[in-house]
Amino acid sequence: MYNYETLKFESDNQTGIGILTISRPESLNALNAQVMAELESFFKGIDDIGLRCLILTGDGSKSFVAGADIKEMKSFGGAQAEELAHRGQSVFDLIESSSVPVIAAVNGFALGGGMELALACDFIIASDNAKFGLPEVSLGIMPGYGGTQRLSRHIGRAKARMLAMTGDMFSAQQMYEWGLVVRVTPPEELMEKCQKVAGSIATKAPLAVQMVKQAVNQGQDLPQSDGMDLEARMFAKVFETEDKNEGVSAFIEKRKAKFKGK
Ligand code: CO8
Repeated sequence: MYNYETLKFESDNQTGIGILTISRPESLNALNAQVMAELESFFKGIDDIGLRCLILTGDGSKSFVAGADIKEMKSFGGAQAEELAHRGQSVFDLIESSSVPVIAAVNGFALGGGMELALACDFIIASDNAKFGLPEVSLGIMPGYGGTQRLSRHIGRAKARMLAMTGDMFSAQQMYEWGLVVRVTPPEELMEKCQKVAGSIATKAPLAVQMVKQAVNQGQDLPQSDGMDLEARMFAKVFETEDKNEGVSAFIEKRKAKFKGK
């Protein structure tokens, strides 16, 4: 079904959980033009797969994604850089707005574009050897795939500026303490932990889960009263679903709900 060179995809039809692995281990899974094109293609078609949750990770035990491919950047001038930043941002926007919840399983370096990729996911679970950072200033450039915008919304402007101005690497534990990472695990338990959390999401009503994602994401930049209106509209929408009738009936009848995503 998928003929990707830089992505590996597997899914379990029973659970509805998929695992998408960025695979350029010789370059620590750096995001070159091909990875970006394949990510775009995958996320444009994700609704056709019927997934309930996706885990996004990097190949190997060393790196999630070590950034955009630096070797491709040598010849870029300003105009090309702007075009590529917009393009990368639009690919990551597809992930952020995807109807399928996406968990970033950060298994090593999440640097530059790799950290920006993790930030576009719904939440991050990291191994205790993971390293996060925006090292672009060390290369004489700056984040261009949404890092200055998403990171400050996650951890506040002062910490975001500190990370992006120093270019230093930070541990998974530090990112957990700052609220960016939701769980830290030993490396060998990372995928098991992600599967467990994905499994919990995958058994819930899919449309309700989607509405939660939309309400949180679309509401974050609104004044609170407008966010409340948004929540009320989405609340109304879930009450029109078959799964709402199933979920409430199952509770009353003391049985497990069977959700259909309708
Ligand atoms: N791009 C291309 N190749 C890379 C990258 C990368 N980002 N990171 C690592 N590699 C390659 C190395 O060149 C090396 O290849 P080779 O064996 O052919 O020399 C191989 O991966 C292994 O890497 P190292 O030997 O360096 O491994 P170490 O364990 O010594 O170091 C590090 C690991 C610390 C992760 C180191 O590789 C490193 O610093 N990498 C670069 C990290 C970085 O600066 N990332 C930010 C890139 S810029 C960015 O992401 C901007 C996003 C916005 C782009 C906007 C569009 C233009």
